[in-house]
Amino acid sequence: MARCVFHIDLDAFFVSVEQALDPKLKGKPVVVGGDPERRGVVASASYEARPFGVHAGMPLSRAHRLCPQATFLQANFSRYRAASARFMGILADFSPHIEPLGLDEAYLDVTGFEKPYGSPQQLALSIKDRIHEELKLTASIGIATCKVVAKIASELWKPNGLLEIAVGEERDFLGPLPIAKLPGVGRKTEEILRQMGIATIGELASLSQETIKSRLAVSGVAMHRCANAIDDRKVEAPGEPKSISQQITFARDTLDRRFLAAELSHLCEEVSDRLRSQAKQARCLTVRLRYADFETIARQITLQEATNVNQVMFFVAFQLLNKALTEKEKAIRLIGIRASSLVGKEKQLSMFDPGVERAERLDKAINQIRSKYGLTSIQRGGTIPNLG
Ligand code: DCP
Ligand code: CA
Repeated sequence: MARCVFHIDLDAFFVSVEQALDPKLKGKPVVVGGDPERRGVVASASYEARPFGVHAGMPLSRAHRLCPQATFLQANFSRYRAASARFMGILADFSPHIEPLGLDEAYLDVTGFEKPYGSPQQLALSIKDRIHEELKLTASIGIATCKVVAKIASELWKPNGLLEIAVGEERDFLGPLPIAKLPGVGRKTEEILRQMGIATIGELASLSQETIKSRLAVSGVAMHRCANAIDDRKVEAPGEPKSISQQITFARDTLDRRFLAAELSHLCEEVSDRLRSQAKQARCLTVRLRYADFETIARQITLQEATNVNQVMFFVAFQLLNKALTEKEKAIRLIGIRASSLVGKEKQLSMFDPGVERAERLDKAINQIRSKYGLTSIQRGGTIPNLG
């Protein structure tokens, strides 16, 4: 029996959450990403801002030039996480087979569950109604017999879309679409395929598997199968996350230590917040840096004691950053932090004085760094923000 797979993606997610909270912003160009005077990039642009050329990943300063009348808002992740949890909760009411992808996207296998609604489309409309009623958000839904076709279908009909690809029509649907629509085809792969004279998914599908394998190895084979709408991947909840990470790309490459430390501090806040919300602690911390010339390095440390305390994480990450900055004096375009080797439930902080325990953990981390990088590498407290 053919499966019935939905791909559901909320429209302009961060922006729409802000518009739902402040209806004055509805129907207007809105950008979430931060203050345009500061460096940073667009995270989400409302559909009213997009005709001006504003899109995710673009420097905020550029977005501001293209669309000065837009309202620029700073990202507020706790709001988005709360909306995401409610969104996933609604989906789970329609089928237990749910696979979240990030905050605002999910696959849902509804095979057999559509019966009480009459048809998959009716079921999809019920989902959209609930999302709209309860969250004041719109979703785009693609319906197909497999994940890849459902995903492409939902993206094609944004915003507030609903597109069903009937059983047997998958290849005809995919055929004329540009290869870039295929998940996993980035700029590099697109370029290789273009050099082979391949511009559409249909052209890719008609190549022999050997030809594609010789140019793109195993990833090419997976791509080729998707282009032929052969995709039997199950819809299933991913296992426990192995790591939690966050990164930011700057509008301008920088070597400004004060600025880098401030950004690192934001990233640590975000990651430690996510660890705490999942009742997890990390034993391993990694700082990633990408330089202006795209060279990327990672500096990692395994802590003696797992942590999710923001100050401890920042302290350790800051040392890793400093070490990297001393090694190479090249402008930086991206900074990221990853917390991995995650361990279970959060240890109860001391009931009487959580501050003491925090201080102890910080001391432990300091001692560990001292023994690793030498005594002079660390001065406590006030010297950290005072970067020269
Ligand atoms: N996001 C981000 N930085 C990016 C891309 C996305 O921070 N470069 C965040 C903000 C988005 C959310 O992830 O709101 C979901 O990403 P999508 O790619 O689904 O983009 P949107 O939901 O904003 O728009 P669309 O309607 O195209 O799905
Ligand atoms: Ca989205």
